[in-house]
Amino acid sequence: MRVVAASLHLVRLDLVHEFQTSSHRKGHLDHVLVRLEDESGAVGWGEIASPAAPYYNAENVDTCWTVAAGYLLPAVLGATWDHPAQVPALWRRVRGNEFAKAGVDMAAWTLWSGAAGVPLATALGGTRTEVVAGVSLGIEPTVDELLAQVAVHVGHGYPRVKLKIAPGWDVEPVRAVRAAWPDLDVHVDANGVYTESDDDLAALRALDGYGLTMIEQPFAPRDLLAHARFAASVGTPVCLDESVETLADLALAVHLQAGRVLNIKVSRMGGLTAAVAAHDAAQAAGWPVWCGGMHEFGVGRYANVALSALPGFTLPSDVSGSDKYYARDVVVPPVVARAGRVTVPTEPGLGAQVDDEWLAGTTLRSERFTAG
Ligand code: OSB
Ligand code: MG
Repeated sequence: MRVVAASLHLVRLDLVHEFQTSSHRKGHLDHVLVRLEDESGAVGWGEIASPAAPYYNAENVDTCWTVAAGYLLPAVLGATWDHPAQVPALWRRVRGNEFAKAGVDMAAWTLWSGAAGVPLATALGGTRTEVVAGVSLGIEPTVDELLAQVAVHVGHGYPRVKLKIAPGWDVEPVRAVRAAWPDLDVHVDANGVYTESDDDLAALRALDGYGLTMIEQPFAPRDLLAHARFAASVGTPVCLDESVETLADLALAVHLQAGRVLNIKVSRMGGLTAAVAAHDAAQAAGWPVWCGGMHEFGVGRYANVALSALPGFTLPSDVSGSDKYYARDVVVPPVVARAGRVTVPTEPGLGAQVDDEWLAGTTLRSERFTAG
């Protein structure tokens, strides 16, 4: 396969409900869609789902654009490859910048699977026909508003709810949700903002008494030792998200027992190729995995559904329907969750079409690149 043209599209979608994490609040998202075209005219789309600000990891939308336009696309344009798993080697000199890489890697997978006539999930090694979806709920102004959000999503049939926590918003909301839903699959995600101070550890330890499925990323991304100390002191499984960007990070985390569950994000790992490798490594280590999200638009969302079809994804993934976040998604049909399950597409490639008309109206900036 040989990619002869590519384009980047900075697209803005409004969120139907503002989302607050431990670091910031957002009402709309700007993601960069990547379009690759081969010499026969076949097209593949990918998504760079970087947050606008460097609060989740070091990247932001501008760095992603710069790295994709200046380094990744030039490495791919004109190169010949047989399988998308060979594509990341084309930019092996580029360090880090996993979100930018993920968008181009994803486009190569959708291009290849579409041209080969196989569903993306099958191409990745997926075996499930449907995947179980959980929802991620942001920090709300009040506990009552959080309970209302949980009620809406449980009412829609989602079997698992993840609650964002931060110091000062942890034991109280968890206690309230648990009191109202004693049997619900609930977990919490701190996005790395706790420390090993007495107050923070007391709050985290108190969470151990609420039957949570896991406590995700309590400490700073690079602080695997803090995770290992905490994991040894609580019964609730610790899950890693930000700490694991590479397979070496995962191997070290397993070695240190810094957790026992892995959130695999296509964006954070640098693409589908790396996400599949992380799945395989986690399975070998006996860590169950689930697919995390970055509020992806439909392109990245369908890729997450396809990845979640792999056998090691035994926990509900953050692959909620498009409607949880966007009134109108960039793909047709949008991702639909029914009773907390999303059907894995059986059409070749991504399994949905990018809505060119809607894209034209929501694109803030685009640029085209050609080989040679
Ligand atoms: O840690 O999972 C996270 C969104 C932005 C930054 C970090 C995270 C999230 C989510 C999104 O929880 C979940 C989703 O896409 O459904
Ligand atoms: Mg997380």
